[in-house]
Amino acid sequence: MSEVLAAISTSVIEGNLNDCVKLTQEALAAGMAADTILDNGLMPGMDYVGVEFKAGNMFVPEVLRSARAMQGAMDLVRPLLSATGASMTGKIILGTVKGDLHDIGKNLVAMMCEGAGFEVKDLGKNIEPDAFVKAVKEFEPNIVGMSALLTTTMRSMEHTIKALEEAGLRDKVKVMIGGAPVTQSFADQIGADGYASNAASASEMAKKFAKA
Ligand code: B1M
Repeated sequence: MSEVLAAISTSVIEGNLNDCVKLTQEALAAGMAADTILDNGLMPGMDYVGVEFKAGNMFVPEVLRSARAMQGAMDLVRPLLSATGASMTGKIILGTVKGDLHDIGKNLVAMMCEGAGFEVKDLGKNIEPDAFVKAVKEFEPNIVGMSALLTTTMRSMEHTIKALEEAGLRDKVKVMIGGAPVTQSFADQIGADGYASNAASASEMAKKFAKA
C-alpha cells in the first residue's frame, strides 16, 4: 500500500476528518483513481474499525468519528466513482421502521456499509412499508435493511416484508434486520434473510448477500 493510502486508512481509524479529507484531496490531485482510494485506503481503515468495534476495543463515539471521517472523504470520491462507472460492492436501502424514531444504530450500519463499498440509500426513520416498497422499485437494491429499537415497532418489519411480497419484490432483495430488541429467532419468525447484532456484522452480512 502506498504511503498516502496507508495514511488515509490511519485517518479513518483515528476518526480524523480533517486529515482524511486533506489526504484524499491530495491523492486525487496527484492523479490517484477514486476506486483505488476507496478500495485500498478508506475501506481497509473502516474494516479495521469494524473488527475492533466487534471485539469491544472501540466504542460507538469512536466509530461515529471514524464514520464521519470516512463520509467526508466519500463526499469527494463518490461523484468520481459514479462518473467513471467504477463498481460498488452493491446497493442497499436502509431505514428505521414505521413508528420508530431511533436512528443512531441505523446510521452506524449505513456508515459501515458505505465503508464496505456499498451504495447506500438511507431512507431515514419512521419509514412506512410502502415507502420501502417504493424505494426498492426506484433504487433496485440488492439488500433492504431495517432497524427497530422498540418492541412495539418490531412488527413493522414483518409488515414491510409482507408489503414487499405483495408488490412481487421479495425475491429480488435480501432482507436484513437489526436493533436492540431484535433477535435471530424473530428474524426467522418474520422471514427475514438475516439478522445482525451490530453494525460491523451488518456490513459483513451485506457483503455476503451481495456476493450470493
Ligand atoms: Co429511546 N428507547 N425512546 N430514545 N432510547 C430505548 C430504545 C429504550 C430501550 C430505553 C429504555 O427504556 N431503557 C426504550 C425501549 C423499550 C422497549 O421498547 N423495550 C426506549 C423508549 C421507551 C423510547 C420512547 C418511547 C420514550 C418516550 O417517549 N416515552 C421514545 C420513542 C420514540 C419513537 O421512536 N417513537 C424514545 C425516544 C428516544 C429519543 C428520541 C430521545 C432517542 C433517539 C435519538 C435518535 O436515535 N436519534 C432515544 C435514545 C437515544 C434511546 C437509547 C438511550 C439509546 C439508543 C441508541 O441509540 N443506542 C435507548 C436505550 C439504550 O439502548 N440504552 C432507548 C446506540 C446504538 C448505536 O445502538 O440502536 O442498538 P442500537 O444499534 C446497534 C445494534 O442494535 C445494531 O447495530 C447498531 C450498532 O452496533 N443495529 C442493526 C441497529 N440497527 C440495525 C440494523 C441492521 C443490523 C444491525 O440491519 C439493517
